[in-house]
Amino acid sequence: MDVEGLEGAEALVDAARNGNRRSLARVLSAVEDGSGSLRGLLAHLGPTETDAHIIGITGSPGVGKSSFTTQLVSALRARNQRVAVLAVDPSSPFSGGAILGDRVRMQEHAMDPGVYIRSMASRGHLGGLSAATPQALRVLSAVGFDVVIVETVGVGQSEVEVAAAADTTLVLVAPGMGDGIQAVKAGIAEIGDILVVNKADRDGADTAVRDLRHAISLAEASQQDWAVPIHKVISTRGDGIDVVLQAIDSHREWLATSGERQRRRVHRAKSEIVGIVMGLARQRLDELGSGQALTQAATAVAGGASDPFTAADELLAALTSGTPGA
Ligand SMILES: Nc1nc2c(ncn2[C@@H]2O[C@H](COP(=O)(O)OP(=O)(O)O)[C@@H](O)[C@H]2O)c(=O)[nH]1
Ligand SMILES: [Mg+2]
Repeated sequence: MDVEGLEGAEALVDAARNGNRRSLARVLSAVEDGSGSLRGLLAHLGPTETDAHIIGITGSPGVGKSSFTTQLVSALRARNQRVAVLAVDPSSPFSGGAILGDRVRMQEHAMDPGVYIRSMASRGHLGGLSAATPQALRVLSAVGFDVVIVETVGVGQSEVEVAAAADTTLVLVAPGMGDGIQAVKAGIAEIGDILVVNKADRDGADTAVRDLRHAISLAEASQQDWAVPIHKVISTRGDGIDVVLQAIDSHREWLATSGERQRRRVHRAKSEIVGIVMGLARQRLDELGSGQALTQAATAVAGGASDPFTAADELLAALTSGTPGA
């Protein structure tokens, strides 16, 4: 997608701010595609510090993230808050099963003008997931949502980082299959501000709580003032959602008073910038590659005339001597 000129970008962002869904969708597509018009769009978003509370929800596939999210959205809507949901699923490059399932699950919110649901299945181009997600969050905050929920599958490092860059991160586990232990092993439990044992209607919920409590006690030093709560939930019925929402409120308050909120936002901006740098470098490298520079360097290394580090240094120098962002 391309937006013609800066005026087009301004009009599009303004329309999105005024609640136009199609415009918002176009802006988010530009983010997802790493479109050339993105600069103009982001510049026009204006002040980036908004009051939207960003809630990250992560956990292994099937643990109940989308079911939980649907319930959380209902609880937030009952308080009349405007909610956006960003479902990031890098395992579905096309609009595949998982995302389709989410659509069905979230059907009850589909007609509500106070709810916006968006799936980001692709890794995008400009810096991939790590760049696209913070930019999408930036857009959704700027157009006036009170709460933005980002649902990511907690499998890869970058998904975990995306969740960790939220204001409040919830890690979901389910009883059985040692899911709690898996979460601990994968280091996912450590990033949780609130831990949720979903599917508490199943056997083993208390064991999962114990596993998680044990893990927290080991990692105690990392979270200064915040005592990570563990809550049992049955997402299919909505049981326990209110208690989790209260915990989210408490965490939000703690973030503001402790200064942690600011620290997290800087962290998020950092990964956003790094993502863009990587994306631009990749782009420039591809240009150089097609312009024979990479092939020449590779031929020299293969023939023993150069070594890969020297060749890499030369390429890096060539990258940075170009016009930034060209
Ligand atoms: N028994 C039970 N099943 C649940 C619960 N929450 C979700 N599920 C089911 O678990 C499956 C996966 O849920 P989903 O929300 O798509 O998980 P996600 O992949 O983490 O987003 C679905 O069949 C849900 O109906 C729960 O609290 N109890
Ligand atoms: Mg899901």
